[in-house]
Amino acid sequence: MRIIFYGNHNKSAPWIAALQAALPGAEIEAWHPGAAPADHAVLWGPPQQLFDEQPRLRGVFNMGAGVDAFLHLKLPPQAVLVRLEDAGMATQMAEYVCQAVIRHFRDIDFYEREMEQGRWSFRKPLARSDFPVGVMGLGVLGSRVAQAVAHFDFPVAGWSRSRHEIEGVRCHWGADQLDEFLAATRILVCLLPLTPQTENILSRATLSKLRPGGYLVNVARGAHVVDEDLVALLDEGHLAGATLDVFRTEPLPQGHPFWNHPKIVMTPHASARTLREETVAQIARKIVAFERGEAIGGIVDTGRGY
Ligand code: NDP
Ligand code: OXD
Repeated sequence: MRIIFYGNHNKSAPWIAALQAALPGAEIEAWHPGAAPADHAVLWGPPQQLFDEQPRLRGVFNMGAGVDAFLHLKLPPQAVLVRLEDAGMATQMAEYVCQAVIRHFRDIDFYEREMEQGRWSFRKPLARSDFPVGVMGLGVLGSRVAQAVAHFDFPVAGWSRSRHEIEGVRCHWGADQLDEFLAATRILVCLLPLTPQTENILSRATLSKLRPGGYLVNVARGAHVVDEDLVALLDEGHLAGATLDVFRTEPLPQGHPFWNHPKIVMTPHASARTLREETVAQIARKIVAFERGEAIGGIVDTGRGY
């Protein structure tokens, strides 16, 4: 069995070594133009040329959970596209979102600023019941995040495409229930995949339906947000703030209005990192099962986009 590896960085060697250790019988090499035909590909951010030159691929394993970058590429018709399921990202995402929610609810920014000025001052404690959290996307990551936030006794709701039942989470589904979900939410967390249906979903039309003092945590994809609408709603005071981990263009271009906006907290797509050990173990397990003709999880429905 031949496997090609492609990562958009120059750190392929330790990944290939880890894959080789997990799949000792396989012949694994970094992809380069003209590489011999392979059975499987393990990839992050591949160019179209790779697929054009690899017509024999049967399995295309993405080293990430989101597959939006693949939706514009033409894969060999027989190849299945497989995404990461959790692989250590769900706990990281739960940590990240809980810190963003708690940081906002507990006014940590205010206290840090005050202490920096040498001031010992307090604000009135707020009621958790006034900060209902709504999670868009109740998949592998969103459901874990919703449960983690509920653990801190915030009222939590969720919204997905199909019906879900999650203990401690008021679940909504479908376009018909979106407005009701938004109107009941103060802190909105986005964990949707980026698809033609969800692109630009965080716009003036939706964000202005949040409860007054709304707050956005976007950890999914930058293109979910209409940037100008977000800045306008923050400047108008309808939104109290935003924590953003993902951006329409990454790295975020210099001069973008998000830089230095007083109500925006940012991180550089770091909320849930791809962890080598967990990622390699999961992909190797799936390749072995696939070769045996067994069912594997994480196969992307490319028509649906996730
Ligand atoms: P899943 O595929 O497991 O979950 C996607 C969820 O979104 C599902 O609940 C699905 O509904 C829902 N959904 C999809 N389309 C719609 C729609 N049109 N309307 C309503 N709900 C919809 O994905 P993951 O949880 O694994 O990952 C989510 C996203 O997180 C990834 O696609 C990626 O973009 C992002 N991500 C970001 C990272 C970062 O570092 N910032 C790291 C990893 C992922 P249903 O359940 O009904 O199918
Ligand atoms: C992913 C990501 O989709 O890192 O896994 O964003």
